[in-house]
Amino acid sequence: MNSFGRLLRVTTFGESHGPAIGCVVDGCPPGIALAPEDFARDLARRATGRSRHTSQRHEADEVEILSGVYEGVTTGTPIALLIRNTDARSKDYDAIARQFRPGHADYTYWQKYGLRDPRGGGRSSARETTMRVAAGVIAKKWLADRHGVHVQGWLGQIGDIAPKGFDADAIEGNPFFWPDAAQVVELEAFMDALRKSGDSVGAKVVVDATGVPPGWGEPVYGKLSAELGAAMLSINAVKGVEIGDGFDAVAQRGSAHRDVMRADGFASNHAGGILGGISTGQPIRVSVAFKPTSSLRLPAPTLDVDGQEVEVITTGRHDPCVGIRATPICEAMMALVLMDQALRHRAQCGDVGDVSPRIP
Ligand code: EPS
Repeated sequence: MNSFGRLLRVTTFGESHGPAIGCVVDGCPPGIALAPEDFARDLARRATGRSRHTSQRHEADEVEILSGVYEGVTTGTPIALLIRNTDARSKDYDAIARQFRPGHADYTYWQKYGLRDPRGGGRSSARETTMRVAAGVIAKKWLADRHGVHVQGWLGQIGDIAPKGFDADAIEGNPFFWPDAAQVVELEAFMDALRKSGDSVGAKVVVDATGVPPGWGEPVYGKLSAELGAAMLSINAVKGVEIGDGFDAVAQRGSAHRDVMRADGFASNHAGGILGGISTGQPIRVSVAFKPTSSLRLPAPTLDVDGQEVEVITTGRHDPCVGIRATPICEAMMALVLMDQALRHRAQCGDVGDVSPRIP
């Protein structure tokens, strides 16, 4: 499956070292202003080579709009987007073309298909996430224009380091999407030491969507929480997803977890803005756990495709922490799921209108 979404359906294609990557966004309503420049900001936020803490592959990541836009607005027909790969260095993969990196999808792709494209990980590469971010730009635009919904993510943890404070204005001012500017020096030193050691580390991304009205999401099998979970888990290297308090809810009492309702608003948001799979009107909060990158120059025992025990060393250009670039990816997946659910809500319940009481 290379597609997701029902009324807003996104299909991505392409490999890390193929000629291009692309996507088709089908079901987008007509009349949304859309130009190639609209994609630049989010694609740059996700791109490699924008700081010393990420892979040094330098891709231009320039979007060509092939269809679905006429005279600067969407026409309602499929929007096809293309980005040409310009900086693939396939020889980096010669040495490991017949070996499986422990912790990587190399082995499972081999087991599934009986063959694999080893160059840059082929389809399993994080390069694919570029097109999710491009598609997400369209959803973010529609959500903001039509509903005043705003989606913003940040890095909520890297290794053992968690933000000490939270300043929304700090997030875009550093290469980590970190909400506490005072800790950036510490993070840079941590990442420099990690890179020197040849090892990698995991991270947590948190995404909030504000302005979502109550009512989006479908019981029972189309729950907003379930579709957000599936969307986030489809991102490379994701190992866990929490909605609101997530796993912390295990140790909580119901009296503390419930979000008390008053005429002037909910008293808290342990639910993460979703009850019964349907949005409450509070901010929707999703936290996403990324595992440490498996492409390491530290040697490890493994097998080759002939079943021989060998030692694997991965050279080339890799991210010591994929979570650093993942904030715009998680934002894009949140926006795409929300837009799809908004269209589905409009299709079935558009005539229901505002229901009182509505908690502000
Ligand atoms: C990736 C490995 C590296 C990263 C790549 C993701 O690929 P390469 O060895 O070809 O440089 O640079 O990320 C991107 C190219 C991108 O645009 O995100 C991997 O194994 O997932």
